[in-house]
Parts: sequence; C-alpha cells; structure tokens
Amino acid sequence: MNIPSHFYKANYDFETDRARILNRYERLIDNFKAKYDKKEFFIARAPGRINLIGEHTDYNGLPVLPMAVNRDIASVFSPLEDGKVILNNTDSSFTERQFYIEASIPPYNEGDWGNYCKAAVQGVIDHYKGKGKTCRDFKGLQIMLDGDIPLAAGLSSSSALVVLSALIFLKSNSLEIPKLELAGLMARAEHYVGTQGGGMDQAVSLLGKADHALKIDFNPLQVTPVKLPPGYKMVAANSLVQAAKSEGALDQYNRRAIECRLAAAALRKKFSEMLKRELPIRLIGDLNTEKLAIPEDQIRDLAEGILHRQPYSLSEIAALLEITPIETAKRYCKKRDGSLFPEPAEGFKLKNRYRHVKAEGKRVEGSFKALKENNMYEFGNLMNQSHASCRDLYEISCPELDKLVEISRESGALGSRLTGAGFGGCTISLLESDKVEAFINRVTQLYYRDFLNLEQEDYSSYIFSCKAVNGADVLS
Ligand code: NG1
Repeated sequence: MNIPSHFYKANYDFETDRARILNRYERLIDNFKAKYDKKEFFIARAPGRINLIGEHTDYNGLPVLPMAVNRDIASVFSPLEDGKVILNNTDSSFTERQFYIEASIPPYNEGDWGNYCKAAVQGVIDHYKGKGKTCRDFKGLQIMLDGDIPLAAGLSSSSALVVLSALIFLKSNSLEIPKLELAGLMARAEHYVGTQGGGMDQAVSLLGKADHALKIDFNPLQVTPVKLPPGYKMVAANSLVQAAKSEGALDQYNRRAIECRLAAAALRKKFSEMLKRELPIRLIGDLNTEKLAIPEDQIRDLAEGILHRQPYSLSEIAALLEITPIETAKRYCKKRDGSLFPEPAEGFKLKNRYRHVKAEGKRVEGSFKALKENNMYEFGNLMNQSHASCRDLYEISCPELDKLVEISRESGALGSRLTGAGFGGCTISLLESDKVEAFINRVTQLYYRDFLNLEQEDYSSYIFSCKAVNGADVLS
C-alpha cells in the first residue's frame, strides 16, 4: 500500500523528521504482516494533544483550547470474520490482548491498556443497539499499533487509543458515524476505564486541524478552529513525573470532578432559594447569566458569599442540600463500578475548585480572542495565570512541574503552564519560533541535567516543539 505524501505532510513535521516517520510506518506494516500473515490491510492514526489553556473545565461544561499534535498512535488493521478483537503493539511491553465482542464486554483490570480499545468497541455497539444491530452482527479485527505519544504525560495517549479503536472498528464493519457525534460518543465511552473526564481529548483527537487550535464548547459539543499565528511555537516538556490515571492520579482526578459536582449542587440549592425558582444547574458551567438571568459579576459575588474557604465534610454538604450524607454520596460520589468514593480526610474544597473553574473558563475566552488578534503576549500572560490557578486553587501541579515552568519562563517562554490533567506529565511553553532551539538547549541543561541529574545523548522524546495536525483518520 502506498501512503500518499499529503498524509505525512498534514500529520507530521515531515520536512525535518522524514526518515523517522517513513521508517516508523514501514516497521509497523512489517510487524503487522509478520504477526497476522495478511497482505490486505488498512492504515489509521489518531493524534495526542496539548491543551493550550482550559484545564479541568470540560467536565464542568466550560470551554477548552487544545490542538492535536504530531505525536500519535498509528495502526495497521484488518477485519476478522468472527467477533474477535486481537490487539498487538510494536512495543513488546504491551503484550497481546484478545477479547470477543459481546453485549457487555467485561473490562480487564484497572489500568490495563486493552481497556481503551474495549471502551471504544463497547461504546460503538451500545450506539447501534437500538438501531437494529446486535453484538453478533459485528466483525472483529486484528490490529498492530505503534505509538509515540509519551505515556502518562498529559498528552492524551489514552483518548487517542479510544478514538483510533472506534474508527478502525467502524471501518472494519463498513460503518460511519460523523466525527462530531463520534467525539461525544467516545467521551462517554471512555468512562468505561474509570475516569470521569470531559470530552476535550476525544474531540480534538478526532477533529484537530493542521496549523489550528480548536476552541471546544460543550453541551452541545461545538468546535471552532482558530489559526495559530505564524512566528510562534508551542514546546512540550515532560516533567518525567508519571501521571498515570491507572494509579493515584485516577482518584485525584475523579475527586476534582466530584468536588465540582458538589460545588454546583450547593450553589444550585442556594441560588434556587434566593431566586425562588428551581434552577436548571448541574455543572459549574451552568451558573451563568443565561440560566440565572443575573449578571456575571453578581453571580460571582453571590457565589463568593455562599461558599466558604474551609473544606467541607460530606455531612455539612448533605445538611446544606437537605438530604442524608448517604444520599449525597450516592448522587455525587459514585465510581463507575457503583462503589462510593471515600470522603477525603482533608474534606471537599468546594470554593477553590469553583474559583479555578470559573476563572479558567474566562481565560479560555480571553486566549481565543488573543489568538485571533495575534496578541501572543496576552496569550502568554493567560497561560501563566492558568498555571498559578492550577497550582494554588485546583492543586494539580507538583514541585517538578512548578520548577519546569519557572525554568521555562527564565529561558525565554512568553508563557508556560502544565497541560492536561496535571499531577505530573508535561508543561507547554509559548516561544517565538527563532528562540525555540536555544530554549530547548537551556531547559535541557537546567531541568533534565541539573535538576533531575539525567545524563543522556538524546532528550528529544522529553522536550519537543509541537506542530498542530489534522484529527484522526483511516487511509483507504
Ligand atoms: P489527560 O491529560 O489526557 O489525562 C484529562 C481528561 C480531559 C480533561 C483534562 C484536564 C480524560 C480522558 N481526559 O486529560 O477530559 O478534563 O484531564 O483538563 O479523562
């Protein structure tokens, strides 16, 4: 199969990285042929992303501003007549997974890489359930994968795998779901793995556009591309603190989502009492002028007065909501398996979480405007403010990320912040294009060599300049 050069050009930094990219696809196809002994196959890819700004706003119904990047999961696959799915990876540390398509696919253990593919297949068969298809109507597939998105680094390798699995499963069954609809479907489908995430990652991995960032709004999902001004680059740097959602970070992540739901519930109750009508508020993002019919600054002042700074206990929130603590836990603190999230020893920090989310939503709007006006100094300032809020109010940073951000700013970045869920993973920094090389050299010296004491030949998998690329696709 000949891969057309426009595929490489839209999805990679082909001018500078040509040999590596060609070699990667060659290796992937060879691996597929050797493993499955098949000559007919399809090729597909799904990119990771960096989030320029808008952290932990998506599951609160507020916008985000990410871009799909030139790091992805590529695959070679072919349909299988029986309903079996076989997954392999060119990286042998991801050992083979096999499962059958059935009405309710049992997950592997928490954190297993095969669950991301299962999540997508389950999401697709559920989608077709009411549409005259049963699970026995689906063909399976055999897949070889190759990924170069750093893992557990906040660049969404997990959603890339979910999105890719959905696309190739659909293709194997000659089915198609419009990408915007598929993005919403896969956002819900990924909850299968246990995260209570929003819809940013799946949407940008599917709908990304070369040389553009996407402003993504939710409820309903809407995507607005915005051109990235020439002359600037985003550089991702991995703190090398693993933020694997299969470990502690999963609980930390879900706890933030729960705190936000509780803050929205408490504010709904109080605002409904004040305005003497039942308000349609489920998420922090619903607390807006449109729904409350009062100006934004009044909403802000009232919310400031309602929520107190000290952390809340479950029983205090229950008393505020006028329901029992167990009912409160069942409504707002449930895990996917039905068990209840334990009450954190330090309590639920409703006020700070609320403040971060509201202000971060505003920063996304400000950044979108700044991008459109080519005002990259303003954009950099907003990135810096976002990091401070992620660190102080949302508490998703860590000493290494803070250090990396500090070094990045001292090394010429116009703005620098953590990207993605936090608790480790990557930072992104905004640079004038002609300063990128010196920046990478300096950060390599000050962070990787001096701070982490890491001596090696090549640091290019840790710190790299990002190109905005197209969303996921299947080459046919
Ligand atoms: P990453 O960084 O990929 O773990 C997570 C969520 C996003 C969003 C960000 C924080 C998933 C799949 N992804 O991203 O929806 O909430 O955190 O902004 O849950």
